[in-house]
Formats: sequence, C-alpha cells, structure tokens
Amino acid sequence: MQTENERSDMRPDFEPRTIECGTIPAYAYKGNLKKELQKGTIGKQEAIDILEDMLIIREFEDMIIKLRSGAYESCAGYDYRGPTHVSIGQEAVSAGACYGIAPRDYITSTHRGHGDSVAKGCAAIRAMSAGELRARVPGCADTSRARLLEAALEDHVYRTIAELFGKEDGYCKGRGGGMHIADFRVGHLGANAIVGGGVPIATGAATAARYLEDGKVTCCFAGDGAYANGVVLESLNWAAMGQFTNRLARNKPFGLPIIYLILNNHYGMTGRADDEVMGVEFMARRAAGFADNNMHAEVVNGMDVLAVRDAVRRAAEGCRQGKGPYLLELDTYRYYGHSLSDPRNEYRTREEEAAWKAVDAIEGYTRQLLDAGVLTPAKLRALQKRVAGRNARAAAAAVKSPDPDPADVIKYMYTDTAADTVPEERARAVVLKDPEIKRTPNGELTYKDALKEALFEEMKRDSRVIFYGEDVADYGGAFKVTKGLLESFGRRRVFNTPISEAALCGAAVGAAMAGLRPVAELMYMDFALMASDQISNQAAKWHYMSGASVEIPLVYRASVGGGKGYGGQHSQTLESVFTHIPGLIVAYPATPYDAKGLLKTAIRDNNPVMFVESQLLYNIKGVVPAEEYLIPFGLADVKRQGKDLTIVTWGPAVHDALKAAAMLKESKGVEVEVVDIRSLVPLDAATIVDSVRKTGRCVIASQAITIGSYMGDIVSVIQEQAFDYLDAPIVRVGARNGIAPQSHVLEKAFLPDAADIADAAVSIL
Ligand SMILES: Cc1ncc(C[n+]2csc(CCOP(=O)(O)OP(=O)(O)O)c2C)c(N)n1
Repeated sequence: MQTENERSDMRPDFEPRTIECGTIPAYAYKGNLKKELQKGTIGKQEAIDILEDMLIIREFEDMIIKLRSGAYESCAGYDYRGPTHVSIGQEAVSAGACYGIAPRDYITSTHRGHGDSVAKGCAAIRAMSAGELRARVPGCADTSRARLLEAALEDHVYRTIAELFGKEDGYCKGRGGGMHIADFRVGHLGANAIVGGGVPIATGAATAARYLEDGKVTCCFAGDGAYANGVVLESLNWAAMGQFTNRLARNKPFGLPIIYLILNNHYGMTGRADDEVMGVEFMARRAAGFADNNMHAEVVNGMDVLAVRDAVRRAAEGCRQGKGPYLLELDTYRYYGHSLSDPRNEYRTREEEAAWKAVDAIEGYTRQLLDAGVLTPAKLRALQKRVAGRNARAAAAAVKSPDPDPADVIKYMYTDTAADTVPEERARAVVLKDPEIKRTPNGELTYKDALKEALFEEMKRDSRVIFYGEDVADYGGAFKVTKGLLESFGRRRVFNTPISEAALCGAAVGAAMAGLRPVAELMYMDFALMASDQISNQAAKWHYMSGASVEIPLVYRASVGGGKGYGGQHSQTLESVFTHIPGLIVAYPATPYDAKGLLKTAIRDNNPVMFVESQLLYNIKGVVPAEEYLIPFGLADVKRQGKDLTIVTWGPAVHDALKAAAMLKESKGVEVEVVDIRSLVPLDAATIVDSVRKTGRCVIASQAITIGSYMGDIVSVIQEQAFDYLDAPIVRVGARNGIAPQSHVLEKAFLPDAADIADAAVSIL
C-alpha cells in the first residue's frame, strides 16, 4: 500500500477513448412532509420549527423594506442607514440548508445573508441544552428550557437586528453590519460583502475539519453571480484536489467535508445567469470541470424547503463519510431587486415575478403543514403572531440599544493575544524525520535555513500549524526554503496547492477560523496581488468586522525576487502595499537571526502576518542560536551605533545601509547609526525618533520604489516627533519610480545600492 508521502508514477497513456462526464440529476426529490413524517426523517416539532424560522426571516426582511418607508411601527422614525439586500423568496434555501446540516457544522454566507444567519442561529439554538441556552442568555430569570429557548431566540433576532443597525449589542458589535454578520459560537463563519469572497474561507474551514477529523461539515452559500468569480472556481478545484479525495491509497475515504450551495436566483445584480452572463443552462454543470464524480452535483428545487433539506442532509452525511466535496444548485428567486434602490423593471418582468411568487416556499410549506395536520389554522395564526411580536420587540429594543463609543472606532483592529501555550492534545507533534539544517561550527545558518528551522520548531511545538503553498512539498519550494518539512511532518501538514493564490490565501483564513494556524507560502510577492481580496479584505478584516469574536492566526510568507533580473512581474518589493491594510502585521527580516525569531513570533501571533522574505538574502549566513528565542514585532534593531546620521531601513537595504555606513566612516569619518525596523506594522517609532533626535540627520532606505512607499510614512513620523531636532531635510532612497527591468544593467540602475545611500547621506551632512 502506498503511504501518504509516496506517489505512483505517471506514465504516458495515449489509448483512444472518450471521456464520460456522467449525468447530473435535477429536481429528483419526490417527497413531501407527509412522506417525511411517515419515514421518520423529520419530527413534527422540527417541521414547525422550519416554518417558524422561514417566517422569522421573512418578517426580518419585511422590516427592512418597511423601515425605508417608515411603515415598521415598532421602529417608527428610526433612520436605518445601510445596505438593503433582502432575500425574500429564498427562505427555503436558508432554512432547508441549515436544518440539513448539524448544529455544530459551519456555514459561510453572502451579502444577501440575513436569512442564512437567522436560520443557522435558530437551528443551532433549538438544539441547545438548557445549560447552553442559559450561557447564551444569562440574564433570563426563568430556568425552564422552553422559556430559555424563547429568550435565546429573541436574543438571536435582537442581536441580528442590532448588527444590522450597527449597534454595540449586535453580533459583531456593530463593526460588521448585515453584510458581514457572523456568530462563531454557532459555526456561522461570516457573511461576505465580496461576491464569492466567502467561498475560499469555507473551503479552508473544511480543510481544517478534514485535518482535525472533527466531523464538521461546511455549508457554503454563494449566489449564481459568484460562480463566475475566479476565487470560487479556484476553491472548487482546491476542494476536489486528488490529494484531498480518494486518489492516494488510504484505508478510509477522506474527501473535503464541504457542500457548495449555488443559490441560483437567476440574476447577479441585474445580469442574467440563464442567457446572458453564463453559458450553461444549469450551473451544477460547473462541478464536472473539477471532479470526476461531478462533486455529486444535483439541481434542487430551491422553493421547496424539504427538497433542500433532503439534498443537504444527504450531502452532509456523505461528507461525514469522507465522500465530499458536494455541489448543489438550488433553483430559487428573490422577489425584490438587488437592493431596495433597484426597481428591477429594467431587466425583468412582473409576470416572471408573479410566476415565482406562485410557488412561494412559505405558502407551499405552510399548506403541507396544514394538510399533514401538524398545524391547525389557529396554531398557525398563533405562530405567525408570535414571530411578528418577537421581531417587533427585538427591533424596538435594537433601536434603543447603545451605539458603539466613537472613542472605540479602531478598537478590535488587532488582537494582543498569541499562542503562548499549546493545548495538550496539539502539543508535541509527531516528527517523522528531522530536516537537514546546516549549522556551521560557529553557529551560523543561512537565512533560508533559519526560516526552515523556525517553521520546523513551530510545527513540532504545535500540531495546529500546517504549511502549504505551490511546490512546497516534495520540491521544498521554488527556493528550497522548506525542503525536508514534508518528510518531517507528512503530506497532511505540508502539502502542495494548485496555482491558486487567491484560494490558498483565503483557505488560510477559513482554516484559521476553524482552529488551525496555517502558514501559506506565496512563491513571489508579486503574486500576492492575485490574492489581494483574501489578504486585505478577508484575513486582515475579520477580527475587526466580527467585533473581535474571531482571531485569524495565519502567516503569509511572501518572497521578493528583486535583483535577479526577473523583470516587472517577479521583482516587486510590495510590503508598503500591505502596510496600508489595517489589520495586517507586516514584517521583513534582514538577517538569519531576525528571520528565525520573527517567523516564530509570526506563527504564534494571533493576527494575520504578511511575512516578507528576500530571495537576495536566502543564502546569506549569520549566527542563529539553536536555543529557543523570539523577536517581538514592533522592536527595531540598531544594527550599527552612530552619532552623526541615522539610516532607517529594512529588508535587503539593511545590508546596503551597513556598507554605506562603513564607507562613510572610512571616507569621511562620519559615524552613521543604522536602524533596522524589522517590522513595518507595528512600527517602533520610538527607536527611530530617539536615533534622529541624537543624530539630527536621517536617510530612509528600502528596495521599494519611492512613490507611495512606507518610507514616506516614516518621514512623517520623524517630522511629527523630531522636527526640532532635524539639522537637514530627510532623504529617501528607494528603487527608481518605475517598473523593474529584466536587463541586469538596467536593474542595477533601478535598485538602490550602498553608494546611493552613501551619496544621499553626504547630501545632508
Ligand atoms: C467582488 C464583487 N464584485 C461586485 C460586487 C457588487 N455586487 C454586489 S452583489 C452583486 C451580485 C451578486 O450576484 P449573486 O452572487 O448571484 O448573488 P445575489 O445578489 O443574486 O444574491 C454584485 C455584482 C461585489 N460586492 N463584490
């Protein structure tokens, strides 16, 4: 039998054949409530709960519509400001799916996600024990389960509305709003205002569940519009990767436990999926492009809550048996426009809308409950009244609830926690083999071996740390930084990804939300731009947008190729771009010692870290202790003491600055102080300012092009805090304001060197 790390040869095989794409069932569900009750696949109470939750959703969305015209009585006069992407018409999708999975399972949702959020919360709350309910509503005086349940449901509606209104009591403390609502306590990993943005996050959560073997399934809601987005298609490919499905011999199947739900309401914003912006009649066909088994794709009547529940239940069961991923296209409709400012008459007819309303999910399901005798008309009326009353009370309370304190506007941008200790069950991971790390007799390592040692030590310390990227496994990465880690930890923890930068950065976010501490490698920093949404809108923002209810402990290792003659798309020094993204930590070590200490800190930190490395530095050597040490972020290192001039710098430019300092000492007897900031965010402003106050002169040097670079920010810090101490203008030395050329003659002219830094210093001495 093959072991996990072994793979079979791929031999040529040109035998003529045809490729079968199989068939995809559509609308196969023939059940109804009576049949489900008879089969025992649903109980009467659950059947009623499902209706109640659909009613809560509709009431909630109706409230938004009425708020606009002032017709929602319990909030008369309240000026709601914010998006209005209502999902009326799609209730069966939200409720059916959330009752198809287990309460502990995950969902990710969309900009039109109030329904998903309401349904997920309700389904999870209804399954809670009295003790769990008490923990959710500690203020509830009554201790009977029925009363606690009612209080928890009202609290759920209240917190959902409060979030919509941007209130401190909202699920995300008003930082996220309706488009980013999340409740991690019930497995809701967030709605997402970036179309398709949540799909790689869901995929990462499923990747974590597969690794942790915790039996959790992820249900990923996304619209038809999202299924034209690159990162979504990358995610499907990720989920169906051979290494995650059944191709490697193992004694049990272990595919990714994820259900992709295409909420096909037939329109993106206004663009028609059916005959305008897509080329397929059924979007479920997408699945055939990613997995030989078509990801068990099905098309389901999304206006029939029991059909949705049945399909999702079967998929969830399959996922738990290791047969994932699954893809279900749910055929549905939204009765309103993209938002309430869209009158929708430009792109669809009232007749079309009437045809969909004629198959309304709530009406159809209510009829079934009455026909099956599960509800009487009187009980139905009581239920409707209860729902309306609860929503109205919750909304009125939300209006009156406190707004966040303006003084807290940036509170929650970063967490100040780190994995200082490792839970017992994750500590001391299995090491199959130590990697080769060549330490010289005087204790020196190369920069890249220092990085490898850091990763090795942290992966050994904490089995929640996984490492992946393009070509990082057998090959050890394009620059061999991680050669040997596959053999140390096996393919479950060290694996190759497809060439899908957005998916690999997004999957890290989901995996982090689901309990892992991923380290993802970006082969060249230039490729981070392919993943900019996932890095900047997702990884960076979720801690804040969730009101600090989740931490995103991950590291993106990005390698800068400048100086090798690789031209404009492989040579950019882009750390400045990421300093402009609040929520990210940005570090760029210059020496092997700093590389190891900072990478270890990055892996333990509970914030997302953009960890920048330079290919020019990979082979430099320096003393790196074998003993444990960490270097904190926000602590600059004075690499050379001086009194006449300060050079503030980071990355490869540190070495040029040190050379320039030596040249200036020799040629002019000038004592230059070199401050290596090591991390850009957070910045150790105090060390910079102290140095400039002492020397009165400052050059700032990096390999970034000058325009728009972080060097300008450092200039500002100095002029704000040390203006009176300056004896000369501050000078910046960066790459020329252009595109990195391939010609090595041109690249030499393009990048700054020690002579440029020395010249700049002389100009202000
Ligand atoms: C990446 C991105 N592009 C565009 C938008 C603007 N936008 C918001 S919703 C939407 C339509 C999304 O269509 P679909 O995924 O089918 O969901 P639906 O709105 O129909 O529920 C668009 C274009 C966005 N939010 N994100």
